[in-house]
Amino acid sequence: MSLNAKDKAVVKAFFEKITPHMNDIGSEALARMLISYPQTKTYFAHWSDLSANSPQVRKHGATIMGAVADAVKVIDDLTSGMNKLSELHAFKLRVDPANFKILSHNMMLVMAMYYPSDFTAEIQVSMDKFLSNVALALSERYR
Ligand code: HNI
Repeated sequence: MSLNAKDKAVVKAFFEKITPHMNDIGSEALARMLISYPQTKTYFAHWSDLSANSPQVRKHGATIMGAVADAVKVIDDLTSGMNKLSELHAFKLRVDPANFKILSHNMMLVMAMYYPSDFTAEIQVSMDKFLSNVALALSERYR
C-alpha cells in the first residue's frame, strides 16, 4: 500500500519526536527480535554476545535505526533510496526478507513502549505502512 501525503507527514513528525531515543529504540527492537524470534540469530552468529544491551546489539541497533531514519529522508522514492542496502542484504548478507517484517514489528512495539501516549492507533497505521514500504524496498534486489 503506498503512502499518502498524510502518512508521510505523520511518519516525519513521529521520527522527529523520537530522535532523542532513536538508538535505544533500535537496540531494544533488535534485542527483542533476537530473543523472541530466535531463528533470526543465525545471521549474527559471528557476534560474541547476542544478549540485550551487549555492545554489539547496542551498536547495530543504532545503525539499523539510523538507516530507517535515513529512509524517512527518501520517503518519496524508497526503492532507489534503499537500493544499496537492498543489494547488501540480498547478495552479501543473504537475509530472508521475511525477517524485515519481524524487525518492523519489534520496532513498532518498542516505539509504543517509549511513547505510549504519542503512538496512537492512527500513527501506527502510517508507521506500519511506512515500515512495510521500507521492507518492500529492501526486498527489491532479491528478484
Ligand atoms: Ni540489516 C547490516 C539496515 C534488517 C541482518 N543492516 C546492516 C547495516 C544496515 C542495516 C544500515 C550496515 C550496513 C553496512 O555495514 O554497510 N537492516 C537494516 C534495516 C533493516 C534491516 C534498515 C530493516 C528495517 N538486517 C535486517 C534484518 C536482519 C539483518 C531483519 C536479519 C534478521 N544487517 C543484518 C546483518 C548485518 C546487517 C547480519 C551485518 C551485521 C554485522 O555487522 O555483522
